[in-house]
This record gives sequence, C-alpha cells and structure tokens, in this order.
Amino acid sequence: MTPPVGIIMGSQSDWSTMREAATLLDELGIAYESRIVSAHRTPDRLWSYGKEAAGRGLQVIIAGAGGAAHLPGMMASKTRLPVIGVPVQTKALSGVDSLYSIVQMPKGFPVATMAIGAAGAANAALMAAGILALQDDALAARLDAWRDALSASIPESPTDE
Ligand code: RP5
Repeated sequence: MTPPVGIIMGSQSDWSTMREAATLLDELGIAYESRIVSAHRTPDRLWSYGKEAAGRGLQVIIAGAGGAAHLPGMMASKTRLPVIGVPVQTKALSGVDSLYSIVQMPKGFPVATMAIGAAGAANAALMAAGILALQDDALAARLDAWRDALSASIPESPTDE
C-alpha cells in the first residue's frame, strides 16, 4: 500500500539531512517512502515518480536537494500534489545555492520552501503532517500533542551551561 508521504532526495548524501523528516514522521505515526530521485542524474526516474505519484495514492511529497537543487521544482512541475522543498546545506555555498534554486518558482508551479538544512527537513515533516491532519482527526490530535510537548519543554529562564 502506498504511504501518504514520499520523501525524495537528489543523492544518498542528502539522507543525513532528510532523515530528520523521516524521524519526525515516525514520531507522528505517519507512513512514508524514501527514494533517491535526482533531477540531473536520474531524470527518467524523476519523470515517472512525478507522473505516477497522485495515481499511486501519495498525498504530499517532501523533496530535498543541494546545490543546483532542481528536484523540488521539477517535481512540482510534474505533479499537482503539494511539494515541500528542503534546501540541503552545501559545503561551497552553505545551502544558499540550494535555497535560491528551490524558492524562486515561476507562477503556476509552487514549492513550499523550508529553511536550509536539518531544521528545514524537520519542518517539512511537520508541514506535511499539518496538511494530512486536515482530513485526519487522530493525526491532528497527535500533532497538537507534539506541539504542546515542545512548548512545555522550553524553560522560562536561561541557565548557565
Ligand atoms: C544534488 O547534488 C544532491 O541533492 C546533493 O545535495 C548534491 C551533491 O550530490 P553528491 O555529489 O553528494 O551525490 O543533486
């Protein structure tokens, strides 16, 4: 059975970042699949993944890539499913290259672009959860509880390290 969320990334080297999204989805009890789909190295794989995504039953795609990060935008061109883009941090340009490659989409094909790096990947999972929770009361309750727990974990005053 197809899970609701597809996590795709341009390279194995992106997994250490994108695993943050997977971990969050695990915490929230949301099923997902994870695939390496490169816009440049495996364009045919990108084409068929995007073409089949909605028909297979996926509901949201989280797409992470770094550098010339064309994967999220190309995927948004190929499927009407919401695509959440994660700019992976790079060595040469710290991920600003990834961010700029993902965020500035032309009118008609949006990508919901997250922050650079691990926080962006985690937030991508929370964004996907928020979308799915619109139609899933049990998930909405789990997401609310997760958010409440995070708020409760923040101390009111700083302490010396
Ligand atoms: C992009 O090129 C990938 O998303 C990755 O972030 C970057 C570098 O890939 P590798 O050379 O590490 O495979 O396509």
